[in-house]
Amino acid sequence: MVTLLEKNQLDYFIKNNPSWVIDNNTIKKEFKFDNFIDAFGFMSKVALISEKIDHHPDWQNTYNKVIINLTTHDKGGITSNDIKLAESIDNLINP
Ligand code: H2B
Repeated sequence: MVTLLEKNQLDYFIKNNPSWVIDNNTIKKEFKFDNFIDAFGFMSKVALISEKIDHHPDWQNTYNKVIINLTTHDKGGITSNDIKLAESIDNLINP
């Protein structure tokens, strides 16, 4: 069972992954691609990972831009599941 991250655990993640920012009980990152197809291809890969780990992003897509917010709805905040998904997403971009 996952629990909400302690402030120091969250600070540690942000310090080591400064492309993610804390946004209102979520961690957030913006991704930019050359075009819509690349953005949507990325989202498809994220969707497959999300299903596999049963943890799903809140996100918006506008043409070549994807904004992802990660939070654990069941717990009302950020947990290790969000960190795990964030790292898997970053790994798609920078394997
Ligand atoms: N994703 C996210 N981000 N938060 C959740 O609390 C969550 C989820 N809950 N994916 C899962 C699915 C839950 O609803 C199912 C029943 O496991």
